[in-house]
Amino acid sequence: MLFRTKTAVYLGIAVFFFLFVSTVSARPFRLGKLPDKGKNFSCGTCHVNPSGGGSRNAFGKDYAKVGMKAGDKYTQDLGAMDSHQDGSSNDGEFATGTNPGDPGSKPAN
Ligand SMILES: [Ca+2]
Repeated sequence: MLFRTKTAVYLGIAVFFFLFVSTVSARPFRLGKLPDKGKNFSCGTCHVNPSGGGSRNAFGKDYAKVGMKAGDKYTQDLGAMDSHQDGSSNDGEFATGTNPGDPGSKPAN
């Protein structure tokens, strides 16, 4: 009985670390594909939660639709899109340091 309990605990710890390490290591990989390398908004560039994970914002959804389809990269088409429809392209937002996925963040006119 004690053996089974210890085994279950060790297995639980192993699963936790596997999930934790996979989540953490996925982050820099994708951020590196963005024009700003994720330095301005980190996970909040694509996710509603600035810490990452969970639902994607408008830019994150467009990245999933266009960027992932093109082999998981930021493409010219994605740069030309205006993900949250504020009148500034995603390229324009990266160039001015605003967040293409946050409707409250847009280049000054
Ligand atoms: Ca925009």
